[in-house]
Amino acid sequence: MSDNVTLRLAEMRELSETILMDNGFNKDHARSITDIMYACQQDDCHSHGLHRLLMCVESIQSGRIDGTAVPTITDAGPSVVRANANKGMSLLALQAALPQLIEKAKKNGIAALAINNCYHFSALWPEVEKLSEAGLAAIAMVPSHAWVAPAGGTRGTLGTNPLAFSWPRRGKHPFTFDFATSQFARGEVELYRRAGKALPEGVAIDKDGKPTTDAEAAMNGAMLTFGGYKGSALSIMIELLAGPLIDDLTSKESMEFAEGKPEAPYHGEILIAIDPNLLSGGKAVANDERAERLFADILDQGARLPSQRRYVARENNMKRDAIEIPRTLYEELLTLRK
Ligand code: NDP
Ligand code: PYC
Repeated sequence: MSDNVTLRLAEMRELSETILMDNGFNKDHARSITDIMYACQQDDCHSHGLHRLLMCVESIQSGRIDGTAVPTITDAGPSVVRANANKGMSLLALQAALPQLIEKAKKNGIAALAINNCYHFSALWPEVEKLSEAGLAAIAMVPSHAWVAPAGGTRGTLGTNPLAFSWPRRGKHPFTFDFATSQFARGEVELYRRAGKALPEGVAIDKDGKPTTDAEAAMNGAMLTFGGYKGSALSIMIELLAGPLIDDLTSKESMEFAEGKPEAPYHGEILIAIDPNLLSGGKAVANDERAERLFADILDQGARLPSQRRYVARENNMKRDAIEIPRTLYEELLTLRK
C-alpha cells in the first residue's frame, strides 16, 4: 500500500469543508478556510495545506474560537481599513475587507488593512497574491506564538512571524515570496516530528538552550531565526507592526492568552497594498519593463524566482486534477468527520 493517498481537487475541498462544518464552523468560515488550504495543497505547500485542519479542529474544540463569528469592517481613514474578526478565524475578515483595501490603495496610492482579534493558522502568500492580481504590490505580516528565541537568546519570545511580499506582473503570475522569519516554520517542524525525521543543524535549541536536531525537543525548546540577528530584527519588526501598531497581541501575549490550550495563535495581522501607477507618477508600464529586466537577469544566471516552484506545482496538480497527502494524515482527518 502506498504511503500517500491521492485526492481529486473537488474531493479535497469537500473533505475539508465537511470536517470544518462537522466541528462547528459555519459554511462561510468553512469555505474561506478551505480556500486557503486548497490553494496551499494545489501549490504543494504542505506545511499549511490539509495538515492544518488538525489545528483548526483543535482550536474550535478548545471552545474559545467562534466558528460563526461575523467580521466587522470599519472604514478607519482615507487609507486605513480595520477588520475585527470577533474571535473567528482571520480568513473571513480578510475576505470581507479586501475590496475596501484594494479600492483605497488604488485611490490613494497606498493603504493598510489591520485585522484584529483573529485566530490565525494560514500561509500568507495567497493573500498578497490576490492583491497583486488586482494590480497592486503588497506586504503581509503576522506574529504567531513565542516559539522562537531572539538572536543571542535562549528562550522563545518571538513568533515564527512570516513576511510575504507580492509584485504584479502583466500577463504573468505575480512575483511572490512568503517565509517564516524563523529558520523553519512551526508547521515544518511538526511535519518532521510526525515523520520521525531529524531536523538540520542550526534550526532549534532544546529547553536547556542547547542545539538540537530532535523535532520534539525543538518544539519543547525554542526555534532559531533565519540569518541570525538579521532575521531576529525582522521578526521584532513584525511583532511591532502586526502587534502594538494595530492594537493587537505580540507572539508572547498570544501564547499567554492560549493558557496552554492547543489553539491556533490569537492576534492581529497587517497588510499593506501599494499602487505602482500612483507611486511612480503614472509610469507603471515603463517601470514594469524594468522590473521584468531584473527578473530576467536573475533567471539568466540559472537562479529561480521565489514562487516559481509553486506555479509549476499548481499547473501540474491542476492538469492531473489531483494532490497527494500522507496516508497517516488522511486517516487522521477521516476520524474528524462526524
Ligand atoms: P520556505 O522556507 O519554504 O520558503 C518559502 C519562500 O521561499 C517561498 O516564497 C519559496 O518559493 C521561496 N524559495 C524557497 N527556495 C527558494 C530558492 N531556492 N530560490 C528562490 N526562492 C526560494 O518557507 P517557510 O517554511 O519559512 O514558510 C512556509 C509557510 O509557512 C509560509 O507560507 C508562511 O506564510 C507560513 N507561516 C505561517 C505562519 C502563521 O503564523 N500564520 C507562521 C510561519 C509561517 P516557492 O514557494 O516557489 O518554493
Ligand atoms: O508554521 O509557524 C507556523 C505557523 C504558526 C501558525 C500557523 N503556522
